[in-house]
Amino acid sequence: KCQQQRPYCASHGVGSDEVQRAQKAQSNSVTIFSRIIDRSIPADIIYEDEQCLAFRDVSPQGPVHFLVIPRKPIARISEVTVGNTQLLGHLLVTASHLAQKEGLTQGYRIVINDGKQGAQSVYHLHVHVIGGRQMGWPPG
Ligand code: TR5
Repeated sequence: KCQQQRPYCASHGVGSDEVQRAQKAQSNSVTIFSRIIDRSIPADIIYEDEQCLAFRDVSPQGPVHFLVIPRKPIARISEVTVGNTQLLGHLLVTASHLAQKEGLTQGYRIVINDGKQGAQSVYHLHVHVIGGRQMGWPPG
């Protein structure tokens, strides 16, 4: 049962639209996030460097919700290799710095969803940073 308070509980349940979308999602090399990287579709980009990009989630699950993604199109966390070690560290350090910049002084949640049971809906690796409200545990 969802422990979150409205308005953020709508997407948490296992029967929710987001989870249904995730269960249908396929791993393709070109995703909506590649199109955000190449600027062919708009996004609210809050940070970028040579390795990664961060932008606000279009369906925020808290007062602050942004995604940190590698420019390199790695599909999912379960497919990373030892060669991706530096990049993965960079994504987390960037997430931490941006959380601080976004004023999340009371803490926040970092999430990486993987695959069907992890409710991943976009097959371009992304780190969710969600904050500005009290989180519940366990996650749904
Ligand atoms: O479920 P996972 O972990 O795969 O997370 C995918 C996230 O991408 C969800 O939180 C979506 O709300 C978010 N998303 C999806 C789209 C999108 C986005 N965030 C910003 N901008 C977006 N655009 C332009 N298009 C999307 N389809």
